[in-house]
Amino acid sequence: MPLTEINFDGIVGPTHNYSGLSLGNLAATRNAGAVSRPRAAALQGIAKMRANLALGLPQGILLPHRRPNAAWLAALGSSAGPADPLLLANALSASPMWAANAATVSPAPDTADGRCHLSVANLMTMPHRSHEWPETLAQLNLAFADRRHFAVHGPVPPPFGDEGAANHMRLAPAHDAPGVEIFVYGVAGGPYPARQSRQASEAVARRHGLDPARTLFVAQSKAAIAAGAFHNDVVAVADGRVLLAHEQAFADPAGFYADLRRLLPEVEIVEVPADRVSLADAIRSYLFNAQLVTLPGGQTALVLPTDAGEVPAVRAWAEEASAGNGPIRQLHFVDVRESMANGGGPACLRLRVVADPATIDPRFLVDAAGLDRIAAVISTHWPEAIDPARIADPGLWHAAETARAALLADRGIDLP
Ligand code: SUG
Repeated sequence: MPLTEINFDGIVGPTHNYSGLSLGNLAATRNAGAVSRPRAAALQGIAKMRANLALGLPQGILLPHRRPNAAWLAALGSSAGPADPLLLANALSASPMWAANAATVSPAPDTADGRCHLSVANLMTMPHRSHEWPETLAQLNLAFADRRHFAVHGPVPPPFGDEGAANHMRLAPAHDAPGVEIFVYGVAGGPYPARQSRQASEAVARRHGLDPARTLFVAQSKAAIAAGAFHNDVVAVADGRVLLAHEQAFADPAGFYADLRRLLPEVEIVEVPADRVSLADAIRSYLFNAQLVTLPGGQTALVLPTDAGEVPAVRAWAEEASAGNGPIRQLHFVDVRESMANGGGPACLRLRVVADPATIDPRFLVDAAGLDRIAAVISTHWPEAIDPARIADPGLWHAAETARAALLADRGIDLP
C-alpha cells in the first residue's frame, strides 16, 4: 500500500484536569481551578476520530500515560501526597493527550535513508510536560518498531526546548512525494516562554537526515507568542500544497513565503489578514488549530473546533474562504471543548505520520469498531469530574490507574 497520512490522536487520560500549569497558554490559565470532565473529554476525542474516519481518513491512537507519574515524583524525592500540591498536579497532568507535542515526524520521502524518522519531544519548558517523553518514546518504539521503515530517536538534550510537531510543518506536492520541511521556533524576550528553540529544530533536522536545501527554519513573531501562540500550530497549519497562516504568525512572512515559493512553486498560501481576524480572535477561536486534511477524493478540508464557529469574524472568514475559489473546499466542526479549555484544539490532539499502515503495529490503529470498544472502556472507567482542589485524593489516583490498565488490556498493549 502507498504512503498515506495517518493522524494518531492522543486519547484523553482519566486525570484530565484544569490546574493552570501552562504559562502563556491563555485558555489553560483562564480555566485554572474549574471542574473538568475527563469522561466527556475522552468521548469528545473519540467522536472527533469517528468524524475523521467517516471522511475516509485512516486513524491511529496514542495511549494515556501512567498518572500520577510515580517514577518522576520519586526522582524528585517525593511520593504522591498532599504535601506539595503543585508537584502533585505536575505529576498528574493528562497532557500527553496533545499528541502534536509527542514528536517531530519526517516522512520517508524527505530523509537521506528513505525511512520515516520520529524524534520524541523533550517538552522541557513546562514541568508537567517535561516527564512525558520516556513513555511517549516507549509507545513510539512499539507502534513504529519496524526498523526497515522507521527510525525513532530519543529527545534532544537540554537546554534546547523541543515541543515536537506543533512547531513543524510540511508542504509537498503529495504526501508520498519529497516535501519541504519547515521548523518554526520562538525567540525569548517576550512576556511568555518561547518553548521551541532553533537549536533543537536544527538538531532534529540533522538527525532525520533532511536535505538542508529543502529545510526552512522560520522565527515565530514575538507578537504571536505575546498574544498566546505558545505553539506555532495556534497561528498556522499546513497540508499538501496548502499553507494557512495568520498574517502575524511569523517574524518575516515575506522572506518565508519567498523561500517557500522558490522551493515549491505550486504552494498555495492562504494568509488570513489581521483586519479580518485579529490575533486575539485567532487564538480564542483556534481557527488555525484545525486539522487541514486531504480527503480521499483530493479535496482539502478544514476540521475546526466548534468554538471557531462561535466567533463571528472567524466564522465569516472561514465560510467565505471555503465558498470561494481557494484551496479549502470543506469545513467540518468537531466539539473538543474539554481539551480546548486547556488550550488544545483538534490539531493539538493529533500527531501526523506519513507511512504505509501495513508497517505500523495494528494495536495503534483504529476503525469504527475499535473506537466503540475504547469508548466503552472510557464510559465504564473514566471519572466523570475532577475538582483540581481534590487532586490529592488517593482514590482518584487509584481510579486513574485502573482506568488506564483497562484500556491497555483492551488494546493488548503492555507498558510499564
Ligand atoms: O502544553 N496545555 C497544553 C496544550 C498543548 C496544545 N498543543 C498544541 N498547541 N499543539 C500546553 O500548554 C494545560 C495543562 C494544565 O494547565 O493543567 C496544558 O498543558
